[in-house]
Amino acid sequence: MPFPTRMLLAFIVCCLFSGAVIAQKKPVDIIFDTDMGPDYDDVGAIAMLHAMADKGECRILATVASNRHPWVAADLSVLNTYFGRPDIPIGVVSGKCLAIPAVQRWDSLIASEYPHQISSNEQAVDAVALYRKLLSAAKDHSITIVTVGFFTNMANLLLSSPDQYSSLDGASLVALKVKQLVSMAGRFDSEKENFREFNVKEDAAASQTVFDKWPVPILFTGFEIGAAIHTGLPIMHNAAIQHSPVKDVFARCIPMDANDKNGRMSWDETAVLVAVRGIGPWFKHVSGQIISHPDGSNGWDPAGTRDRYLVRVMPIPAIEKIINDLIMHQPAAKAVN
Ligand SMILES: [Ca+2]
Repeated sequence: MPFPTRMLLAFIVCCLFSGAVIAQKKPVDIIFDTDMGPDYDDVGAIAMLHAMADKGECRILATVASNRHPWVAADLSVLNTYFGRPDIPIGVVSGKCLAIPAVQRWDSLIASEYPHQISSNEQAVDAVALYRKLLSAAKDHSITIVTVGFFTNMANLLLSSPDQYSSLDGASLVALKVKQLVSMAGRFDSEKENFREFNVKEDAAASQTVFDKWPVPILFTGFEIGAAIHTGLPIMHNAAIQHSPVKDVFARCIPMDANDKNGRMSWDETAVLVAVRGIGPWFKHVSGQIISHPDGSNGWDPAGTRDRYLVRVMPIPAIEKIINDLIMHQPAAKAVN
């Protein structure tokens, strides 16, 4: 190829790339809904969200818990404070709710060792009221909700009544304001039959309500996606990162389980990655609709149109590097004790 032609092609590629970057620059408005306790991939996921918020790729409108162990609001406050966003609203479930703490006790550890604005669940706001307040103030079809825990808040929101924030009922409010729900939940590969994925089965009634009634698209990252991706060793061994709750959690928990010698499985991290940056190039999707079963297992209807699930495209090590790099992101100015 003659040199001028190569230059012209390079110029065109640069223009296209610049255009793509500019087109992606509008930050994604995210509400992060987490069980923040039974596993610590939630910690990796919220660290990634803050990293991408620092890069201008998303705005974190709220962090909401679907689990009510004693430290859940404090843990969210620790992590939001660490990343320089201590004022992000924190919601917890007011009514019936699971309460599952961390078996490795990292939840109480970071709450005792790092600064935070909210120290108890009673200081957090009601999750459904928070959702309704934020959604009513949002532009139509603008909000991405990411669930990496149970569907408790989604079911309660769907079934909510008009209030001081909106004259719409919950389903109508979601239909008008939510662009998509991205959920780490379910299983969609050849071994899905009778498999009861944790986030689906623990509050199976809520899952069934959401899967049956949710009015806008749902993008699922299933069990099989995160189970194949292992992260956390780089932050654990990064000597330059000191006094970090994210590092402390991975450094405490990974050595506790021989199965994690290559890093922790990365379910929740994949949900925030695709919620902010999109499905590709790391994954592709299959369209259809999830089928809910009362026992907490799930099926898939390929004739459905509402939902999609992820199928991995990019080699696993490449995805692991993207996630590890974001997990290791450090805030510009750390909060101090
Ligand atoms: Ca989780």
